Amino acid sequence: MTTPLEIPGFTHLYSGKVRDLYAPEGRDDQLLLVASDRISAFDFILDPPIPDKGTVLTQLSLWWFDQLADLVPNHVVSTDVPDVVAGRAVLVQRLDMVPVECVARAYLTGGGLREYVADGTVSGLALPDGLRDGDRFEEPLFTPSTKAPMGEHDEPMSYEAVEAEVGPEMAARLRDLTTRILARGNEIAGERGILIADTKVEFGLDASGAIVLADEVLTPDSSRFWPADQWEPGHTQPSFDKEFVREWLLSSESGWDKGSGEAPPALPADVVERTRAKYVEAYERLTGRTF
Ligand code: Q0Z
Repeated sequence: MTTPLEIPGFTHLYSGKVRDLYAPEGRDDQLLLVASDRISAFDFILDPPIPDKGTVLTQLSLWWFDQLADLVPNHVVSTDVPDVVAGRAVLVQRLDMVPVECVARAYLTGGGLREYVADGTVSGLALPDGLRDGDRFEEPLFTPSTKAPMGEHDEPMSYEAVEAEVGPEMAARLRDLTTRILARGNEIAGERGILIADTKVEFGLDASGAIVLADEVLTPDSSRFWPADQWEPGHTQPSFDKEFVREWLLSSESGWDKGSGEAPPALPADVVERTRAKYVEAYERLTGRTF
């Protein structure tokens, strides 16, 4: 691991794969959420970083918070942040985080597909036979998972386990909010040529016990974005943002063997540049703004 950035007035608390968390010195009711330019694929953090990725994702998340403001309050306090992280950090309300990864799926793929193939269910819910990778559900499904410690994978959690963890009333509200966020996301993204297959959101409780949307929302790091014009159920869909990276890593050109356990080689400049362009394109298509 590299040493975290020194931010004047803030203490480093924690680093995830691609983001860092800081606490403002002298107040315990806020946090600074910093998005880096790091990118992960096949569970590795790749080298080099993708220029502007942290800024693009932070700005996209802020835009989505606004689009969702009538559904759920969010944790954003201010975008006035220290210069070293300008544009890619947000000052947020420090919440009591809900100990459940709230996942919604609008299309069958990934972990949902694996469960369906194994036993005909997704998050314990029986589905009709004959569904294929990439098929759309009538309505988004709530498929919660446990919050695994860093470096481990989240485990699927039954709805009953969520009820046991947070109580039936809170569980129902989390399910409702999570599926509505993805449905709203797809109403908006669909008009702009992007499908959001699934997404993971995090909620926290404020001092009054109200549910607040936290973390990042509907970004390519927390969701699967697919190009709508290439959607074709029956096989793995190309990823809107990471397809160049994945294709190159799996190609003979990279010389990397996914099964080797070795870290992948450094990405060539053109793969970095094309990947950056896809993040910017997602931002521009969704928001209608120029990056
Ligand atoms: C988010 C995370 C990381 C970024 C804790 N509003 C909040 N209140 C309390 N805790 C959190 C939040 Cl967003 C919180 N995370 C995930 C880890 C960088 C976000 F290293 N963890």
